[in-house]
Amino acid sequence: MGTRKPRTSRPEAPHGQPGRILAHYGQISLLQDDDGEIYRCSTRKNLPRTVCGDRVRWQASNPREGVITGIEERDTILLRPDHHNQVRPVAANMDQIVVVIASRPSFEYVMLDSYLVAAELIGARPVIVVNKSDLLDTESRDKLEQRLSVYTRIGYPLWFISTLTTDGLKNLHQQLRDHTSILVGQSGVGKSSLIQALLPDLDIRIGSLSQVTGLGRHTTTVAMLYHLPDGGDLIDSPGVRDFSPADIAVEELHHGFREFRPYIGQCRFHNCRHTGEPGCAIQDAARADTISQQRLDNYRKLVTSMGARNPRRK
Ligand SMILES: Nc1nc2c(ncn2[C@@H]2O[C@H](COP(=O)(O)OP(=O)(O)OP(=O)(O)O)[C@@H](O)[C@H]2O)c(=O)[nH]1
Ligand SMILES: [Mg+2]
Ligand SMILES: [Zn+2]
Repeated sequence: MGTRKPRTSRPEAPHGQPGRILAHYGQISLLQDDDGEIYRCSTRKNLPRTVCGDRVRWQASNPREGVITGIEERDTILLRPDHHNQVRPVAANMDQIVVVIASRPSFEYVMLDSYLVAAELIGARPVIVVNKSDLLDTESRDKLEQRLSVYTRIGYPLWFISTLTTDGLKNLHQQLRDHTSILVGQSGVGKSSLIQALLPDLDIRIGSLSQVTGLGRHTTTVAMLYHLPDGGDLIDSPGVRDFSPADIAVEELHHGFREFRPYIGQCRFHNCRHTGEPGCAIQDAARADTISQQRLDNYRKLVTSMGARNPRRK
Protein backbone atom coordinates (compact mmCIF):
# COMPACT_ATOMS: atom_id res chain seq x y z
CA MET A 1 0.00 0.00 0.00
CA GLY A 2 1.23 3.48 -0.77
CA THR A 3 3.89 2.37 -3.21
CA ARG A 4 3.67 2.87 -6.90
CA LYS A 5 5.28 0.66 -9.48
CA PRO A 6 7.76 2.59 -11.59
CA ARG A 7 6.43 3.16 -15.08
CA THR A 8 8.44 1.00 -17.41
CA SER A 9 5.95 0.55 -20.23
CA ARG A 10 5.52 4.25 -20.99
CA PRO A 11 8.74 6.25 -20.71
CA GLU A 12 8.24 9.88 -19.75
CA ALA A 13 8.62 12.48 -22.49
CA PRO A 14 11.16 15.23 -21.73
CA HIS A 15 8.39 17.47 -20.41
CA GLY A 16 6.55 14.78 -18.52
CA GLN A 17 3.62 12.51 -19.17
CA PRO A 18 0.19 13.61 -20.45
CA GLY A 19 -2.66 14.41 -18.07
CA ARG A 20 -6.01 16.16 -17.96
CA ILE A 21 -7.08 18.78 -15.43
CA LEU A 22 -10.39 17.83 -13.81
CA ALA A 23 -10.58 20.86 -11.54
CA HIS A 24 -8.47 23.70 -10.24
CA TYR A 25 -8.64 24.87 -6.62
CA GLY A 26 -6.47 27.81 -5.56
CA GLN A 27 -2.92 26.50 -5.95
CA ILE A 28 -3.90 22.85 -6.51
CA SER A 29 -5.03 21.09 -9.66
CA LEU A 30 -6.82 17.77 -9.69
CA LEU A 31 -5.22 15.82 -12.52
CA GLN A 32 -6.12 12.54 -14.17
CA ASP A 33 -3.54 10.47 -16.03
CA ASP A 34 -4.17 8.24 -19.02
CA ASP A 35 -4.84 5.27 -16.72
CA GLY A 36 -7.61 7.15 -14.93
CA GLU A 37 -5.60 7.69 -11.74
CA ILE A 38 -6.10 11.01 -9.97
CA TYR A 39 -3.29 13.18 -8.56
CA ARG A 40 -3.09 16.45 -6.64
CA CYS A 41 -0.70 18.65 -8.52
CA SER A 42 1.00 21.96 -8.09
CA THR A 43 2.04 23.98 -11.12
CA ARG A 44 5.59 25.02 -11.94
CA LYS A 45 6.12 28.68 -11.08
CA ASN A 46 6.75 30.01 -14.58
CA LEU A 47 3.45 28.62 -15.90
CA PRO A 48 0.05 30.30 -15.98
CA ARG A 49 -2.66 28.73 -13.79
CA THR A 50 -4.30 25.64 -15.16
CA VAL A 51 -8.00 25.47 -15.80
CA CYS A 52 -10.54 22.65 -15.82
CA GLY A 53 -10.27 20.74 -19.10
CA ASP A 54 -6.62 21.63 -19.74
CA ARG A 55 -4.37 19.02 -21.32
CA VAL A 56 -1.03 19.17 -19.57
CA ARG A 57 2.35 17.51 -19.11
CA TRP A 58 3.30 16.57 -15.60
CA GLN A 59 5.68 14.56 -13.45
CA ALA A 60 4.80 12.47 -10.43
CA SER A 61 6.51 13.54 -7.20
CA ASN A 62 4.98 11.70 -4.24
CA PRO A 63 2.39 8.96 -4.49
CA ARG A 64 -0.83 10.66 -5.65
CA GLU A 65 0.98 13.97 -6.10
CA GLY A 66 2.78 15.67 -8.94
CA VAL A 67 3.98 18.81 -10.61
CA ILE A 68 2.57 20.23 -13.84
CA THR A 69 5.39 21.11 -16.18
CA GLY A 70 3.53 22.33 -19.25
CA ILE A 71 0.08 23.29 -20.51
CA GLU A 72 -0.84 22.26 -24.04
CA GLU A 73 -2.33 24.81 -26.37
CA ARG A 74 -6.06 25.24 -25.71
CA ASP A 75 -8.56 24.66 -28.52
CA THR A 76 -11.13 26.84 -26.76
CA ILE A 77 -11.36 28.72 -23.50
CA LEU A 78 -14.42 30.18 -21.81
CA LEU A 79 -13.72 33.40 -19.94
CA ARG A 80 -15.95 35.46 -17.74
CA PRO A 81 -15.56 38.63 -15.74
CA ASP A 82 -15.41 38.04 -11.97
CA HIS A 83 -16.87 40.30 -9.27
CA HIS A 84 -13.94 42.67 -9.61
CA ASN A 85 -14.43 42.89 -13.36
CA GLN A 86 -11.30 40.89 -14.04
CA VAL A 87 -11.25 38.23 -16.72
CA ARG A 88 -11.26 34.71 -15.31
CA PRO A 89 -11.00 31.43 -17.19
CA VAL A 90 -13.83 28.97 -16.46
CA ALA A 91 -12.78 25.93 -18.49
CA ALA A 92 -10.86 24.95 -21.60
CA ASN A 93 -11.06 22.63 -24.60
CA MET A 94 -14.82 22.18 -24.80
CA ASP A 95 -16.49 22.01 -28.19
CA GLN A 96 -20.06 22.50 -26.90
CA ILE A 97 -21.45 25.07 -24.48
CA VAL A 98 -24.74 23.96 -22.97
CA VAL A 99 -26.68 26.92 -21.61
CA VAL A 100 -29.07 25.61 -18.98
CA ILE A 101 -32.15 27.65 -18.21
CA ALA A 102 -35.21 26.76 -16.14
CA SER A 103 -38.66 28.07 -15.47
CA ARG A 104 -37.45 28.65 -11.93
CA PRO A 105 -35.33 30.65 -11.20
CA SER A 106 -36.62 32.85 -14.02
CA PHE A 107 -34.02 33.85 -16.56
CA GLU A 108 -33.07 36.83 -18.64
CA TYR A 109 -32.91 36.37 -22.38
CA VAL A 110 -30.01 38.77 -22.58
CA MET A 111 -27.99 36.41 -20.39
CA LEU A 112 -28.88 33.47 -22.64
CA ASP A 113 -27.76 35.54 -25.61
CA SER A 114 -24.52 36.46 -23.83
CA TYR A 115 -23.63 32.80 -23.46
CA LEU A 116 -24.55 32.08 -27.07
CA VAL A 117 -22.30 34.93 -28.19
CA ALA A 118 -19.44 33.63 -26.06
CA ALA A 119 -19.87 30.15 -27.56
CA GLU A 120 -20.03 31.47 -31.12
CA LEU A 121 -16.95 33.62 -30.72
CA ILE A 122 -14.77 30.90 -29.21
CA GLY A 123 -15.91 28.40 -31.83
CA ALA A 124 -17.90 26.02 -29.61
CA ARG A 125 -21.37 24.77 -30.57
CA PRO A 126 -24.08 26.36 -28.43
CA VAL A 127 -26.83 24.09 -27.08
CA ILE A 128 -29.84 25.29 -25.08
CA VAL A 129 -31.38 23.16 -22.36
CA VAL A 130 -34.59 24.03 -20.53
CA ASN A 131 -34.55 22.08 -17.28
CA LYS A 132 -37.39 21.54 -14.78
CA SER A 133 -39.93 20.89 -17.52
CA ASP A 134 -41.91 19.07 -14.80
CA LEU A 135 -42.81 22.50 -13.38
CA LEU A 136 -44.42 23.65 -16.62
CA ASP A 137 -48.08 23.08 -17.40
CA THR A 138 -49.03 22.68 -21.05
CA GLU A 139 -49.88 26.33 -21.50
CA SER A 140 -46.66 27.71 -20.01
CA ARG A 141 -44.61 25.14 -21.89
CA ASP A 142 -46.25 26.18 -25.17
CA LYS A 143 -45.53 29.82 -24.36
CA LEU A 144 -41.90 29.12 -23.58
CA GLU A 145 -41.46 26.97 -26.68
CA GLN A 146 -42.94 29.78 -28.72
CA ARG A 147 -40.60 32.35 -27.14
CA LEU A 148 -37.57 30.11 -27.67
CA SER A 149 -38.46 29.19 -31.24
CA VAL A 150 -36.30 32.11 -32.40
CA TYR A 151 -33.30 30.01 -31.34
CA THR A 152 -34.33 26.81 -33.08
CA ARG A 153 -35.04 28.84 -36.22
CA ILE A 154 -31.42 30.01 -36.30
CA GLY A 155 -30.25 26.44 -35.84
CA TYR A 156 -29.50 26.01 -32.14
CA PRO A 157 -30.29 22.61 -30.63
CA LEU A 158 -32.88 23.06 -27.86
CA TRP A 159 -33.93 20.38 -25.39
CA PHE A 160 -36.66 20.44 -22.76
CA ILE A 161 -35.64 18.14 -19.93
CA SER A 162 -36.37 17.31 -16.33
CA THR A 163 -33.64 15.80 -14.20
CA LEU A 164 -36.43 14.93 -11.76
CA THR A 165 -38.59 12.85 -14.10
CA THR A 166 -35.68 12.13 -16.56
CA ASP A 167 -37.92 13.45 -19.31
CA GLY A 168 -35.86 14.37 -22.41
CA LEU A 169 -32.57 13.12 -20.98
CA LYS A 170 -32.00 10.50 -23.67
CA ASN A 171 -31.96 13.07 -26.47
CA LEU A 172 -29.65 15.34 -24.57
CA HIS A 173 -27.35 12.45 -23.76
CA GLN A 174 -27.10 11.77 -27.48
CA GLN A 175 -26.15 15.40 -28.08
CA LEU A 176 -23.36 15.16 -25.51
CA ARG A 177 -21.90 11.84 -26.60
CA ASP A 178 -18.29 12.05 -27.78
CA HIS A 179 -18.10 15.80 -27.17
CA THR A 180 -16.53 17.84 -24.43
CA SER A 181 -19.37 20.03 -23.19
CA ILE A 182 -19.71 22.51 -20.37
CA LEU A 183 -22.92 23.24 -18.48
CA VAL A 184 -23.33 26.94 -17.82
CA GLY A 185 -26.13 29.11 -16.50
CA GLN A 186 -27.63 30.71 -13.45
CA SER A 187 -27.29 29.25 -10.02
CA GLY A 188 -30.07 26.80 -9.18
CA VAL A 189 -31.15 25.84 -12.70
CA GLY A 190 -30.02 22.25 -12.13
CA LYS A 191 -26.59 21.86 -13.75
CA SER A 192 -25.23 19.60 -11.02
CA SER A 193 -28.53 17.72 -10.93
CA LEU A 194 -28.08 17.04 -14.62
CA ILE A 195 -24.56 15.68 -14.08
CA GLN A 196 -26.02 13.50 -11.34
CA ALA A 197 -28.79 12.26 -13.64
CA LEU A 198 -26.36 11.38 -16.41
CA LEU A 199 -23.80 9.83 -14.06
CA PRO A 200 -25.97 8.26 -11.38
CA ASP A 201 -23.00 6.74 -9.55
CA LEU A 202 -21.74 10.11 -8.56
CA ASP A 203 -22.45 11.73 -5.26
CA ILE A 204 -22.67 15.43 -5.93
CA ARG A 205 -24.02 17.83 -3.37
CA ILE A 206 -27.16 19.34 -4.75
CA GLY A 207 -28.49 22.51 -3.24
CA SER A 208 -32.11 22.89 -2.36
CA LEU A 209 -34.15 25.59 -3.99
CA SER A 210 -34.75 28.38 -1.59
CA GLN A 211 -38.49 28.86 -1.14
CA VAL A 212 -38.01 32.45 -0.13
CA THR A 213 -35.92 33.85 -2.97
CA GLY A 214 -36.76 31.39 -5.71
CA LEU A 215 -33.04 31.13 -6.35
CA GLY A 216 -30.99 27.98 -6.02
CA ARG A 217 -28.43 27.79 -3.25
CA HIS A 218 -24.95 28.33 -4.57
CA THR A 219 -23.48 24.85 -4.39
CA THR A 220 -20.91 24.38 -7.11
CA THR A 221 -17.81 26.48 -6.47
CA VAL A 222 -15.34 25.32 -9.12
CA ALA A 223 -15.68 23.86 -12.59
CA MET A 224 -15.30 20.06 -12.55
CA LEU A 225 -14.88 17.65 -15.45
CA TYR A 226 -16.71 14.29 -15.50
CA HIS A 227 -16.51 11.46 -18.03
CA LEU A 228 -19.76 10.30 -19.56
CA PRO A 229 -20.17 6.53 -19.38
CA ASP A 230 -20.47 6.03 -23.15
CA GLY A 231 -17.97 8.60 -24.36
CA GLY A 232 -17.42 12.31 -24.00
CA ASP A 233 -16.78 14.66 -21.11
CA LEU A 234 -19.16 16.94 -19.29
CA ILE A 235 -18.01 19.92 -17.21
CA ASP A 236 -20.12 21.27 -14.36
CA SER A 237 -19.55 24.94 -13.63
CA PRO A 238 -20.49 27.27 -10.80
CA GLY A 239 -23.72 29.16 -11.37
CA VAL A 240 -23.68 32.85 -12.00
CA ARG A 241 -26.11 35.67 -11.30
CA ASP A 242 -25.04 37.42 -14.44
CA PHE A 243 -22.88 36.64 -17.42
CA SER A 244 -21.40 38.88 -20.04
CA PRO A 245 -18.87 37.83 -22.62
CA ALA A 246 -15.37 38.80 -21.51
CA ASP A 247 -12.45 39.87 -23.63
CA ILE A 248 -14.59 40.68 -26.66
CA ALA A 249 -14.40 43.97 -28.54
CA VAL A 250 -17.68 45.76 -29.21
CA GLU A 251 -16.82 45.64 -32.93
CA GLU A 252 -16.71 41.83 -32.74
CA LEU A 253 -20.00 41.39 -30.92
CA HIS A 254 -22.24 41.24 -34.02
CA HIS A 255 -20.38 38.12 -35.22
CA GLY A 256 -21.66 36.38 -32.09
CA PHE A 257 -25.26 36.77 -33.32
CA ARG A 258 -25.16 34.18 -36.06
CA GLU A 259 -28.27 35.35 -37.92
CA PHE A 260 -26.76 38.87 -38.23
CA ARG A 261 -23.80 37.64 -40.24
CA PRO A 262 -25.33 37.81 -43.75
CA TYR A 263 -26.04 41.53 -43.12
CA ILE A 264 -22.67 42.50 -41.70
CA GLY A 265 -20.99 44.86 -44.16
CA GLN A 266 -24.31 45.77 -45.78
CA CYS A 267 -25.02 48.84 -43.62
CA ARG A 268 -24.59 52.37 -44.97
CA PHE A 269 -21.70 53.05 -42.60
CA HIS A 270 -18.86 50.58 -42.66
CA ASN A 271 -18.42 50.93 -38.90
CA CYS A 272 -22.16 50.72 -38.14
CA ARG A 273 -22.81 49.43 -34.62
CA HIS A 274 -26.47 48.69 -35.47
CA THR A 275 -27.63 50.84 -32.58
CA GLY A 276 -29.93 53.16 -34.52
CA GLU A 277 -27.69 54.47 -37.31
CA PRO A 278 -29.48 55.34 -40.59
CA GLY A 279 -29.27 52.74 -43.34
CA CYS A 280 -28.60 49.86 -40.93
CA ALA A 281 -29.11 46.54 -42.73
CA ILE A 282 -29.60 44.66 -39.47
CA GLN A 283 -32.30 47.07 -38.29
CA ASP A 284 -33.94 46.69 -41.71
CA ALA A 285 -33.83 42.90 -41.37
CA ALA A 286 -35.48 43.17 -37.96
CA ARG A 287 -38.17 45.44 -39.39
CA ALA A 288 -38.78 42.90 -42.14
CA ASP A 289 -38.94 40.22 -39.43
CA THR A 290 -36.12 38.21 -41.01
CA ILE A 291 -34.23 38.53 -37.75
CA SER A 292 -35.80 38.84 -34.33
CA GLN A 293 -36.19 42.33 -32.87
CA GLN A 294 -35.71 40.82 -29.43
CA ARG A 295 -32.27 39.50 -30.38
CA LEU A 296 -31.36 42.90 -31.82
CA ASP A 297 -32.53 44.58 -28.60
CA ASN A 298 -30.37 42.20 -26.57
CA TYR A 299 -27.43 42.85 -28.86
CA ARG A 300 -27.89 46.56 -28.15
CA LYS A 301 -28.09 45.96 -24.41
CA LEU A 302 -24.77 44.13 -24.64
CA VAL A 303 -23.19 46.96 -26.63
CA THR A 304 -24.29 49.38 -23.91
CA SER A 305 -23.04 47.21 -21.05
CA MET A 306 -19.74 46.62 -22.81
CA GLY A 307 -19.26 50.34 -23.20
CA ALA A 308 -19.55 50.68 -19.44
CA ARG A 309 -17.07 47.96 -18.72
CA ASN A 310 -13.45 47.46 -19.49
CA PRO A 311 -12.29 44.23 -17.88
CA ARG A 312 -8.61 43.65 -17.23
CA ARG A 313 -6.96 40.30 -17.65
CA LYS A 314 -5.86 38.52 -14.52
N1 LIG B 1 -38.59 20.48 -10.08
C1 LIG B 1 -37.33 20.25 -10.45
N2 LIG B 1 -36.32 20.63 -9.67
C2 LIG B 1 -35.06 20.41 -10.08
C3 LIG B 1 -34.80 19.76 -11.33
N3 LIG B 1 -33.45 19.70 -11.48
C4 LIG B 1 -32.91 20.27 -10.37
N4 LIG B 1 -33.87 20.69 -9.52
C5 LIG B 1 -33.66 21.35 -8.22
O1 LIG B 1 -33.07 22.62 -8.43
C6 LIG B 1 -32.22 22.94 -7.33
C7 LIG B 1 -30.87 23.38 -7.81
O2 LIG B 1 -30.20 22.31 -8.43
P1 LIG B 1 -28.63 22.26 -8.68
O3 LIG B 1 -28.39 21.07 -9.54
O4 LIG B 1 -27.88 22.39 -7.43
O5 LIG B 1 -28.42 23.61 -9.51
P2 LIG B 1 -27.05 24.18 -10.12
O6 LIG B 1 -27.41 24.75 -11.44
O7 LIG B 1 -25.99 23.16 -10.10
O8 LIG B 1 -26.71 25.37 -9.10
P3 LIG B 1 -25.26 26.02 -8.82
O9 LIG B 1 -24.31 24.94 -8.50
O10 LIG B 1 -25.52 26.96 -7.70
O11 LIG B 1 -24.91 26.76 -10.09
C8 LIG B 1 -32.18 21.68 -6.45
O12 LIG B 1 -33.05 21.88 -5.38
C9 LIG B 1 -32.67 20.59 -7.36
O13 LIG B 1 -33.32 19.55 -6.67
C10 LIG B 1 -35.91 19.37 -12.13
O14 LIG B 1 -35.80 18.80 -13.24
N5 LIG B 1 -37.15 19.63 -11.65
MG1 LIG C 1 -24.14 23.14 -9.23
ZN1 LIG D 1 -25.93 48.38 -38.99
